Amino acid sequence: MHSATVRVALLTPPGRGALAVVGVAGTAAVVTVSKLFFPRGSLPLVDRPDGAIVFGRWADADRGEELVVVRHSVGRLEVHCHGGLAASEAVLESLEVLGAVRESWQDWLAAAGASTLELEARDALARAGGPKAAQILARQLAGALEFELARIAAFDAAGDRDGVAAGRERMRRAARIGLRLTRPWRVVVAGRVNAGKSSLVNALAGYARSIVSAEPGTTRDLLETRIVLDGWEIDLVDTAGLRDDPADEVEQEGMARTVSAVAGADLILRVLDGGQASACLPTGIPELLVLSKCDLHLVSDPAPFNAIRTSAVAGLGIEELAAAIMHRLVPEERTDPGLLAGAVPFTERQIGLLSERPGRV
Ligand SMILES: Nc1nc2c(ncn2[C@@H]2O[C@H](COP(=O)(O)OP(=O)(O)OP(=O)(O)O)[C@@H](O)[C@H]2O)c(=O)[nH]1
Ligand SMILES: [Mg+2]
Repeated sequence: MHSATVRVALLTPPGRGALAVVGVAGTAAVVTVSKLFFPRGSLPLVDRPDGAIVFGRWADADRGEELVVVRHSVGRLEVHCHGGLAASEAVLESLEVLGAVRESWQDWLAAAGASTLELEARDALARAGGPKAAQILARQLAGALEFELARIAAFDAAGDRDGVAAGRERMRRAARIGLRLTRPWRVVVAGRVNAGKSSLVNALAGYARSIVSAEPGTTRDLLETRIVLDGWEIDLVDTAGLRDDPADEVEQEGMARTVSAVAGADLILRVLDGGQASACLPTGIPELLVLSKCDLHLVSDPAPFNAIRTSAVAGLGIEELAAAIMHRLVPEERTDPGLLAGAVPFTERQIGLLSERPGRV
């Protein structure tokens, strides 16, 4: 690319946000931005010192969008405009009309020396599923993964095979969680009709997401709710209840969807009303037995020994259920607390690096 070319890129992730940032770089950057930016006050942008943060209007001195330009240097500026895609797109297009060349944020950061790992971490961070995932990814961005890969390489260079094997094994265990940081866990609530599934979904979600009624067969389709439990993002799936004699074809189709949802679950909440027998076949997928409506049953009533007793109506056992869900999905948090605090590979490419010679990472 010609050295005089002005490069522009959207540096904030797509989606809703209060602010968007457009980067402008190149020897003619400040001159190009000055043609579109009308600063508040009399001093033009070209005469402002490096580091200046200047408020003004874009493209039209009286009616243009109000925004802020940061002058890092003559050749590098940032335009901070309103969030969302429309405002930043207008800024980018007006710069392109003046000859600027648009590039992706990945190319922008790579040109500034960012590693592939850093690009992967920034991309994943923008899609992180909840605060725990964001924390883990932020640590990888800060260097945890790079540090551990270098440590394994040093073991290799010193001929310490045990050190290499232990380091890799730890990383592989961490990768099980790492690969899920941008994809929510899928928890499917299943059981007989009227077992109290939708009521439990609502209790976990904290609002009346699903319709609840005394009529068996109320839920007829899959209903997904995204929630955050203990800092982890989860897609909670309410399903049509199962019974031997579905009322009609719609209910039958709903039950078929329940079966396929169960097959794709990370965890099944098998809801049993009191002493009711389980209506579902074993699936090989991890499950929790949940006893519903415990306000109606005596504690001494027969129940599967490992079932979690709940009452959605009385709000009993819901916190225990939430804790049990997370313990089943991410047992490492309790069994190996340091694991997720350190290096966590989070892409297939990074996991692939573990089987190569560590010196080549
Ligand atoms: N007393 C009591 N009643 C409950 C509780 N949970 C649910 N119910 C009642 O049980 C009935 C069925 O509840 P739902 O949550 O709709 O059950 P479901 O399993 O989703 O039912 P389907 O969608 O028809 O399969 C409703 O009348 C609820 O009010 C509970 O904890 N205690
Ligand atoms: Mg229901």
